[in-house]
Amino acid sequence: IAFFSCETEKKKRVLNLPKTDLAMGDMIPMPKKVVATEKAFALDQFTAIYTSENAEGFPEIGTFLAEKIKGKTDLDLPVNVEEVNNREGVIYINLSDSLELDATEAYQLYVTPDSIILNSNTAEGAFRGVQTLRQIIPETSIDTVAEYKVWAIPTGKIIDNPVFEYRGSMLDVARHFFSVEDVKKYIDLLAYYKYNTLHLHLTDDQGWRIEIKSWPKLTEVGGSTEVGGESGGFFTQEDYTEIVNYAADRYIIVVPEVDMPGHTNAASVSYPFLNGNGKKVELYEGTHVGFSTFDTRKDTVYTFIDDVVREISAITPGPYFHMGGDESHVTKKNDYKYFVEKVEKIVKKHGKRMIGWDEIATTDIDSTAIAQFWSSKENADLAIKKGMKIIMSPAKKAYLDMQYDTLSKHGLHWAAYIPTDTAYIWTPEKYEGIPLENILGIEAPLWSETVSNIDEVEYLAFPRAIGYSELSWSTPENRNWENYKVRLANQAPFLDRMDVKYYPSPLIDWK
Ligand code: TNX
Repeated sequence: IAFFSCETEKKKRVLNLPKTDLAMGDMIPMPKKVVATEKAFALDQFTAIYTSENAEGFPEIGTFLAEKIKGKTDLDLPVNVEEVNNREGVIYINLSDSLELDATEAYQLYVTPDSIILNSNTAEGAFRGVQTLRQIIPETSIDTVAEYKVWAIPTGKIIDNPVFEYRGSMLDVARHFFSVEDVKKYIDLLAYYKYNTLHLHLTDDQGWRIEIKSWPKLTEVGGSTEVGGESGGFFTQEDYTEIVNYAADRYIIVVPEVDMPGHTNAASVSYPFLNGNGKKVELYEGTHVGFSTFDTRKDTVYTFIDDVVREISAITPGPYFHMGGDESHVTKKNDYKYFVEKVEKIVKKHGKRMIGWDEIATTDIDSTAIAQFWSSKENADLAIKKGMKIIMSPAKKAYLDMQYDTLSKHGLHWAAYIPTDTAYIWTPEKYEGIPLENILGIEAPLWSETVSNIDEVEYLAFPRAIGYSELSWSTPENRNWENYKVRLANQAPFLDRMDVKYYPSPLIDWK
């Protein structure tokens, strides 16, 4: 006890910390409300993390925070699962029943010179709040106020919750395959910016990337190549589960996509009875779209789809199943309608809510289905008429595979060149007259025709994906390019520490 009080004494002497400004921190997305009080909490070797007792998920969140603090500062903070009495020098992650915390994923963060209290009434909210806390820990310590290192965390109050409930990014693992480790790294980056959804585009003409136990040739044959003729690859169901669990630990859901009836060449090569384009099918390593289709009038095709949706749904805890439905240029209109309506019933039967690219709005499906708007305003209007929810992924603004400019090393430009400012400066709340009440959220898709390794993925995704996190979380009043630009520049040390090969946009004065 004597030793402990001596430490406390030591700690109390560390008061001469500089003035701070919480609002000028490195926070992205910008929280709803920030009140700075200009003092500092000393994060040092005496700080301890506490989490509420009997609060599911909270101890793991405490451990997650400790690991991240270790990674940033090299401090080893203990994590205690108990209510705190003496709040001196603690970070307390508290399950609170405050009514102010009613919104989904809401949290409050109170930083005073004595303590840091993170309140949320859900583990999800607490996890989002932990990301804010990670972001406001300064990059460098102060080494002159004590004989040990001190990180001066700016004090103040943050009250926060997201504008949109769906905040996603898509990775196309079909055109080029990416490993479990690559996907985990991408998830880590999304988590830091409060994304809650990872959409995996698992199948396309060039590859089938998810093991289906009842149809093994899908991966044996259909997973054997990729664009450019490399060896391809696929996730076993165990691999997929590993990704799903890793994402779940970060309060991110996985949306699996099996693209059909078009974009199905790899499936049809594996099982030729599926093919409906009347041609002989072969493995495809090019980048054209729109040449393949399932045979929509064969019952056995739906038996096949039932197996695929059943197996994937069984290992997917999230509520959604994405059936693609885009660019089915060689499927007759009536066949397309018939197909989508049948698949919707299969998806429902397996307990999932269907998402499809905006073309699905041309069919007679239920209003519970969700349209992912990528290019057709007409289709978006049809979805609105049906009362469907819409995920905003306009290619001209939100496609991560569009080149920044003519000099970009990777990417396409069929929709637009999207420099870092263009990606940020638009208002999803008011885009193409789509009413706010129809908008479920925003997703930034990364198609992989032109990228074949994680470095190249990162070049296209960062920094633009950081901007989409702010568009989907922060209120329009809290979004401002000039201010964002500064906060984005401050992300460089984090991105470097994470070894992210981001595109150093010349519009940003990188730190
Ligand atoms: C269009 S967007 C596609 C994809 C391509 C992408 C390339 C959409 C629903 N379909 O098949 O990969 O363009 O940017």
